[in-house]
Formats: sequence, structure tokens, C-alpha cells
Amino acid sequence: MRRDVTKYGFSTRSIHAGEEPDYEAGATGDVVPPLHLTTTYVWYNPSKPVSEYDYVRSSNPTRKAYETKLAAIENVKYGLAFASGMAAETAILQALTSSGDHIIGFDDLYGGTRRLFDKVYTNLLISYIDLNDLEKFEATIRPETKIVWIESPTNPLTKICDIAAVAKVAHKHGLVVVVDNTFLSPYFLKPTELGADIIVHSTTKYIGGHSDVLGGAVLMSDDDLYEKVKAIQNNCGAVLSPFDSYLNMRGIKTLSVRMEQHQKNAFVVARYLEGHPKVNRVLYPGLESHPQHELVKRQSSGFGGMLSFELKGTLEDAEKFMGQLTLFVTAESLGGVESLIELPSKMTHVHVDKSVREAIGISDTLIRVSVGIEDVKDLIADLEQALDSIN
Ligand code: P1T
Repeated sequence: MRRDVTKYGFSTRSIHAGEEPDYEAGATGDVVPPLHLTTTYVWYNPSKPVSEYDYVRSSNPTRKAYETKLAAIENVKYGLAFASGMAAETAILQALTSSGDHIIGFDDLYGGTRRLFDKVYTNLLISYIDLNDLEKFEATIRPETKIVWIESPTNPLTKICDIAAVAKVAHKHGLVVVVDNTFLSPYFLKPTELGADIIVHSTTKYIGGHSDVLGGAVLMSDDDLYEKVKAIQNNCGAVLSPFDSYLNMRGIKTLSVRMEQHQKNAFVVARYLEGHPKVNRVLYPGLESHPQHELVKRQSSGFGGMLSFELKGTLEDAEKFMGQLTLFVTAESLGGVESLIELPSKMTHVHVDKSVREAIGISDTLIRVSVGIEDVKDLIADLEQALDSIN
């Protein structure tokens, strides 16, 4: 190891952490580390492996490099890569809970996370509350409560959680604070610096960045938490493949420039929609009109590329508008270079009860946008012609 990357800034760490040019005499001199596809590793004899690696599920040089890079950009000690965001979430639940335990979740989590809690972990008790009500949060904690689960901004309402305030109460009661940092990415938000114990990512989104790699990650600095989640990673086996690890390492190298451009475009789109007479409200944390704009400014260095807006009219109007778009693609997921648009009430959050959706503000005409990094004038022109086409 010739260099200590911890002293460098975010972009430098994104590019160099976990990677070393190959200077060994007689070696290839690779600047970019090679992709190691082998599933198993040779031993000199049954008591002496040739290297630290024995079998790919336990560890692999490419995944290790990627996990090191992930940890470096989140400013934590350990990174663990999983086959999907849901696999990463499952590993946390497997590692830290047992039957009868209680979890408190922010009331607007990604629909798939709610489905995992409600439909798979039926042996756990789950309370969904507005975590900005700290008194209610503290009153909801019971002796069996193990975890508080946060997204900030939430998916799709872009609600912000005061992570430091929640962590302070949580730690008083011995809870583990989990923050899903998928939306802002480590470029804009460092949850552990605000008191979070564990960070979880759907790396399928901004980390990969090109809508072509499914993956998840769990990050932390605590040795005990690491050992527990690492044991689940190896024992249950939902690891990220070497090839996907390689692609995500490549994705991370441009994370900072992509996030800046996502945000720049999101501002233009949010302001355009906010001024449009056919739009009821726009939810983008960067807008002064966002109810928690001051909080998000205080705890993160940016606002990201995700926004939601509510169209005036009916579900049919929303569907007609989306059907008229030619550049925005109607699809689930987010965080790729291309702009995606979706209707949470019929797509990502369709399995959340309608009464729950309505109670928290996911109306039938709420549309979520993952603003890509195309030329923003093309995005605006597409929105304009589609808005013109509805009554
Ligand atoms: O899809 P997967 O990589 O398994 O990640 C699940 C997940 C976890 N956390 C958040 C905040 C997410 O947004 C997701 C996946 N979300 C979508 C597919 C979506 O369209 O919102």
C-alpha cells in the first residue's frame, strides 16, 4: 500500500480507495485492478491457503476492493456488499433482531422496506411514526425495541428526519440507528457523522449510477455490529458478485460529478414545476418552500436529484401526462443517469394500503421523478409538452 487515501477529499477517495496500481516486480502494472472471477482459491496443503482468500462467498479481491471504497466514501471502518438493497436490509434484521423484537420506522419508508417488515418479518412488531415528533418517538420505545429505521429524504415524499436528534434519544434507550442513505448518497449526507450506527444502501441507485447493476450495502464502524452483519453475509450468502462489484467501483468514481449534475437539473425541474398552474405542490428538499428546507440544509451538503410533485386533477390526468412524455421513462427505480418518472400509488407503493398512503400524503396524482443528467432544457421541453396535453 503506497498511499493513505483517508487524508484525501471525497472525489479522490471515490477514485482511489480500495485500488492500488500494481507495482510488483514482474507483475502486469495494472492501473485499474483486474476483475477476479474465480469462485475458489488454491491451498498449498490442507492447513495452508496460498492467500487470505478461500472461497468467493466469504471474500473476493474485487468485492473487498469495492467494500473498501464504499467504506472510504461513507467515512466508516467497514463496508459489506450484498446482492440487492433488500438483501442488505434483510442481513441487518437477521443480525440484530429475534422474535418478539420491536422496530420503529419512519412513516414514509420505501414500499419494499415496509413490505419486508410487514409481510416477511411477521415475528417482529413494527411501529411507523413521524420521527420528527421526538416525544412520540420516545413514548413509542419499549423494552423490546431494537432498531429505529430512517430514510432522509423519504421515498417518495422527501420528508427529512433530524438524524442527530433521533440518534440522541435512540442511544439513551440502547437502540441501533439505521439510516437508508440511498437518496442522497454519501456525497451529500454522512449519517454516521450525525449519530447513525448503520448505513444501508440500495446501490442499484446512485452508487451504481447507470441502472444496470442490482446491489445493496451495509456500512458501519462498530466492530461488534460488523461481525454480526458479516456473519450473516457469509452464512446466508446474498453477496454481490465480483462482476457487479467491479461495475459499482467504476460507478463510484463518477459519483461526485453525477450527484452535482443530478442536483443542478433537479433544481431547474423543481422550480419549473413549482411555477406551473397545473401543479398543486412540489416536494424537493432544495426548494425554500419545502417544509424542512432549513433542516436538510443543516444536516446535509446538498439536496439530491429526487423530487415528487402532485398534479392537479385525477389519476387519469396523471396517467395521461405520463403517457405523453417522450424523454422521461416511466419506470421504477432511481439514481441512474437517465430521468425516470413513476406513480407511487400504482407502482412503488401499490402494496401500501390506500388508507395508509392517504394518511401520509401519497395521493393518486403524486408523481415521483428521478432527475437524470441529460441536458435540462430537453427535460423541461418534455415536461412542458406533456403538461400542455392535459386539461
Ligand atoms: O431494489 P433494491 O436494490 O433491492 O433496493 C431496495 C430499496 C431500498 N431502499 C430504498 C430507499 C429504495 O428506494 C429501494 C429500492 N427502490 C426502488 C426500486 C424504487 O423505485 O423506489
